[in-house]
Amino acid sequence: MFCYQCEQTASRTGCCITGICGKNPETAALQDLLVDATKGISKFAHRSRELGASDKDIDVFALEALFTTVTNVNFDPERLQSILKEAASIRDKAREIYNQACSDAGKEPESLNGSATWEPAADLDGLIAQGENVGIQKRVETLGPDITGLEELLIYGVKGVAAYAKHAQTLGQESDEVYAFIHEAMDFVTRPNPTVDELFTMNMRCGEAAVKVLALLDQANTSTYGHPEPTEVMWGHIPGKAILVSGHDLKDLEELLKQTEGKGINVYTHGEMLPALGYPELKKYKHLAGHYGGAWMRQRTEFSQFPGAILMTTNCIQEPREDYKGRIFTSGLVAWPGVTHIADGDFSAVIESALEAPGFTDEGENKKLMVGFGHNAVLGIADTVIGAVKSGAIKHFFLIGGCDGSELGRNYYTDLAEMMPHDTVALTLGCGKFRILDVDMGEIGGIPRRIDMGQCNDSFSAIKVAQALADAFGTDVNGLPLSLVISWFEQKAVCVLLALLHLGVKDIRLGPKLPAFITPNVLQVLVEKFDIKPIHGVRQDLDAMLGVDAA
Ligand code: SF4
Ligand code: SF3
Repeated sequence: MFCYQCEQTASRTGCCITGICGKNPETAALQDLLVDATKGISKFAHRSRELGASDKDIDVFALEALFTTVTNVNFDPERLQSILKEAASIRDKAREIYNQACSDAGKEPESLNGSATWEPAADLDGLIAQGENVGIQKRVETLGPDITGLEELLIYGVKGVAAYAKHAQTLGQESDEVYAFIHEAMDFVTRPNPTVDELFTMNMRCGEAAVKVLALLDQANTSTYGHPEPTEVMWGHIPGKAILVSGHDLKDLEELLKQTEGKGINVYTHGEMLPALGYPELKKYKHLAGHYGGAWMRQRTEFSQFPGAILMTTNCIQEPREDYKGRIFTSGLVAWPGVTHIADGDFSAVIESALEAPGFTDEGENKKLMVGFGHNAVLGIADTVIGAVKSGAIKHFFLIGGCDGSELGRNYYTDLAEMMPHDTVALTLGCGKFRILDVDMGEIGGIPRRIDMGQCNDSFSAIKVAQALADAFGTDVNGLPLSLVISWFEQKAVCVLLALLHLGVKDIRLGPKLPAFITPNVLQVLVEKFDIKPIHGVRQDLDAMLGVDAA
């Protein structure tokens, strides 16, 4: 196997024996095959759309297939086997639609090969062998590391776009432009000899698609659940039966809340589900009790200690310990072998498990947290914020956004929050926020010094607020007293990074380490075009961001 798509990749080069995430070589091969099958589907779907033909099943399947291969989503070879079988029949459908569209247009269909003509092996071993033949290493051998790295940057960005598009689609919001771009990009990476310039252009177009899909998801979330409202929530637990919901899927949380109403069970958010506590249409459920635990990589300890049922709605799942394997459930695209999967939105099994478990018998050492600062809430106090900047009460903003992870270097983000001068404000997004939730930051004239804008799914809020502030100050985002310090882990963060680069945002600091797929040559171009830089020491970076002369 070879995989270098996430930040924790082995030896900072690539996982080649087994994944640090727990992905074994068999699962890695099946995921590689699924990405390749999506390329085959996209070859037909892209060409069909240019002839005016498209198909909803094909569009949605591409989202699900790509989201399935995001880090910490699906570790189950049997589930992957059945998705691959479906991929082959979706590809056949895509081919028929293309042939019909050509016939309607009076043109000869192109003769497509490679992933477009793949026939799935009859059994799991055969599929694994097929997957081993389409992995990244094969492409590195023919295209070299720079071109392969740029292709992977695009594929990872597209995986992120697909994941966000799937969340929006779940809530009934879709974009034909986004579907079209996903197919075009996945077709593009099958070209035999792409140039560096062509790949940069496609990556920037992926950033454009990322902005669109983030806006679409924002629309989906806020039109379904209302605009998040600043809300003080409990971080801990209270006595009673309990269910813990992790991941990003608000719809699953809502369904679970409906089905647990009146059953004497408290529902808690975990990890990236924390911002759900600020949505009017979710917080109206009185048994949505608060938040339990920290970011995803602490789940093995925290789930062990949680005396109830656990539902994992999206990434990031880790190998469940035996002591809670019988009371953890997956939904949506998440899968772990041996873990019960809820495929139909009926959470009775989760509820039963919660009622059988002991639940909490005591009150925790509960803390308070503020959530709910989406763009609507922040722009609602825009005049106060602008006034504070003009008066000098607020000198600088730091957007500390992105993922958390196990890497020791992620303490950087805690240290940064602790060392930020008192006249500066931190905007947070994604599960990276858990690095600084314990830092007591206080307020500036009633404005909290830590403003959490939500999940990584809510990155549109940061874009919207930054653009509104830029308009108010008659500048562009680069002219604002704002520094972006991004912590990345998986491919949705790659998608958000491309969105920021597409918007022309410069001087982004990226950590805790740079992606392994970004080669020194590609990094040089990113530095030249966007001033993108790795994080260094906190003091040194803070001085640079604040324009302080270190001497
Ligand atoms: Fe390694 Fe990350 Fe790939 Fe898992 S997803 S195999 S940890 S690079
Ligand atoms: Fe976190 Fe997995 Fe990326 Fe949504 S839950 S930010 S890592």
